[in-house]
Amino acid sequence: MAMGVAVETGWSLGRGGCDMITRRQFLKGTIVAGTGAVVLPRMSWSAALAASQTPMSAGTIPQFVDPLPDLDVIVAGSSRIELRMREFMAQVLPTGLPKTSVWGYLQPGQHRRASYLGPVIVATRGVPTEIKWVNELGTARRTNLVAWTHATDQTIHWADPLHDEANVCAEAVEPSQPPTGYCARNYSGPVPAVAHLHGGEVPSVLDGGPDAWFTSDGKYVGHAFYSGDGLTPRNYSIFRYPNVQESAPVWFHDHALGLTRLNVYAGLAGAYLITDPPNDPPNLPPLTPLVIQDRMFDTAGQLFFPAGVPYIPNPEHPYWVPEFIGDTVAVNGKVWPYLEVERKRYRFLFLNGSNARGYELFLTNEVTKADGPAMWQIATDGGYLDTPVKIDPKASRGALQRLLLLPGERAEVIVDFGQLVPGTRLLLRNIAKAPFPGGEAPDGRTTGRIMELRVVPSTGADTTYDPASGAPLRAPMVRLVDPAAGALAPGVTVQVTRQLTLNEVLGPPSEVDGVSYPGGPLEILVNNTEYPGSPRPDFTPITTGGKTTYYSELPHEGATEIWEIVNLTADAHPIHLHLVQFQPMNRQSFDVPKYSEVYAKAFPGGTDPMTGQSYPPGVYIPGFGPPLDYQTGNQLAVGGNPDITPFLKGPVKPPAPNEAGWKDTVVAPPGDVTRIVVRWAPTDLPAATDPGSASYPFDPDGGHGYVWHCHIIDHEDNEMMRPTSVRSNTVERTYRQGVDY
Ligand SMILES: [Cu+2]
Repeated sequence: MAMGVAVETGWSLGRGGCDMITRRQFLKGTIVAGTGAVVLPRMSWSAALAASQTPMSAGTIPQFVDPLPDLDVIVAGSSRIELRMREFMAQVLPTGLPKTSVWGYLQPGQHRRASYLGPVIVATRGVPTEIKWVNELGTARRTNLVAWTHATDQTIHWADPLHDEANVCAEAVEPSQPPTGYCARNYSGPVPAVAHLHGGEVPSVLDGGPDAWFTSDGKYVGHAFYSGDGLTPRNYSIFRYPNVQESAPVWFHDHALGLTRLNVYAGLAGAYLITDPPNDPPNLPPLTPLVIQDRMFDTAGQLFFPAGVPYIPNPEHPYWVPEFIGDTVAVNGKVWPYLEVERKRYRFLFLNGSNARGYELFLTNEVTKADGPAMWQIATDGGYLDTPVKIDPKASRGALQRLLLLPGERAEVIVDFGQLVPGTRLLLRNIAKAPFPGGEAPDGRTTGRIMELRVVPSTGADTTYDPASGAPLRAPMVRLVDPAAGALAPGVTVQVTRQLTLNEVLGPPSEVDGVSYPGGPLEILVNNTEYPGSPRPDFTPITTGGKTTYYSELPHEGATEIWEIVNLTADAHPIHLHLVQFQPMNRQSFDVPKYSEVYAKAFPGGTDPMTGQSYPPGVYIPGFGPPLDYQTGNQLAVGGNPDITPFLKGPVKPPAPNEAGWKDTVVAPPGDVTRIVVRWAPTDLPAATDPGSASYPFDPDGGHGYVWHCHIIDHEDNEMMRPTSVRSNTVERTYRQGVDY
């Protein structure tokens, strides 16, 4: 196949041969050219509803019937932990309503569990934890999770075990035709899965990234698969996590390519607490994890996921929806639970494990409607803050009133119930619009409620750490950022500044079965680049397991980088980097229309060889990558985008006090440049450490590297992700691949 070349720049728009081509890429030029509605035949779209799921009305579900489930806790020691991904029935809905088929990580001998969620693994810094992750999820054909099967979409770039990512459908149809054959159908083969330790500082082979999946039958694996025992393929991975980072509330969840949204929705998530007893704050109250996830159910009590007619915003992806926004809220795998709290201090780990929904959380008296008590945040994604930060719904405007968490984010808080009368009932409320921040307000009777807290008498005096004392939680953290100033901390030198865009690619209006649909997102991108990238002279091809990926983010170990994330879309995106914890520096508004105009003008034009669609210079090309040369196109920052500086508006906004610490996931609001400082090194090395010696105990340079992506997992599943590969320092390491992991 001839490669189209944009003569002006010499850049190829080729995508590396047909094995890399998805149907979406095939169609893109046609769609952007606006050839009109894509009308789909009646055939399989009605078949998509063969499951005949009728959504259950969230308003009919009784609330606060069951207590918050206790999650299984595993204190990690020297022996191997085995977790088997299995399907079972759990009482997710309140007692009295049907049980729900779910997936979870079970221990050997365990055939079911009260909650799909978990377990909670408690690890100790410096003591490696070996986990054997086993996929026993069977096949899509036999699963009882019809919501999973009926939302699988073979037109997106996904694991695709049986077709080896060949995307047969893309070659089988004309660009202007609707998907046919296997592409039009849901998946029915063995279920791919892989566990990722979110927030974990681990070697790349243990990262459990999107291409490290393996199927339940042990026959198919992604090109980054790592069995851990030298055998391949297998239906397991043995990952020996080094636990070398500072203590942090990290978590694990599924990360399979193009299936993450469904595997996590089915239940594959748990918590992983890295503790560091000599350095952790003494005398904290015991920890209660609160993992918040929105869900939908059908009238039989089974998980429901909007997919297929009439939910499709673009028929090119017949089952993928841009954001799953559920109408019920589960905490620790239980819909609208209650928790009895004594009149004392409690420590909660809030974890947003939802697909796309954000939460703005606060407590309020259920009867008097009076707001409070306050929460004191003591830890972020990456560890303890220096001192507690008060989040008080009674605070004046402009102060921190609510805890905002987008998907992937965590916050450890202390709440003091000591002043409350026994019998008091508190509501944990949510007022975040979905999608955040400009979407629909939550329903005050359903999604505006998370759980109920019932105050009961105390059984003894409370001698735990009192956050109101303001006593330090830790020895001061290493600061890359001066959060009060919203600027670099004194003495920090930056080796690289990147300006990277967030882009949404819209499709045309369409018509299915006589019904018209507005054009919705076709795919969502970081830096206008699809996950595997395309061959360009400014991208670096790296081939692993027979697959070539085109990298643009190739940081040096030990280097300090500023990432300026330029959000050109209408929604906030929680941007997550694997391997590192970083520090938010500031946010600043910019003139979106004016910048977008200059941005579009910078595209060089060219012909897409797969669609034949040609773009004149000065027109935005979806999925092209950045318009300019990644390294040299912008004198002030790499990334290949026109400089954002002339379009900035207003002052820099420092990070909120409760995000002024180590984070692995940051909220990038629409219309803002969000600046973070990323040092590709452990968090506890002094800020002045020479980059050449700021090193991990393991070699971070591994075959397939890591990824960075949006943690709205529906976005991540449709291209809002890019690979990273870390160029390692030449130093002696404590951990050696093949010996220690
Ligand atoms: Cu996103």
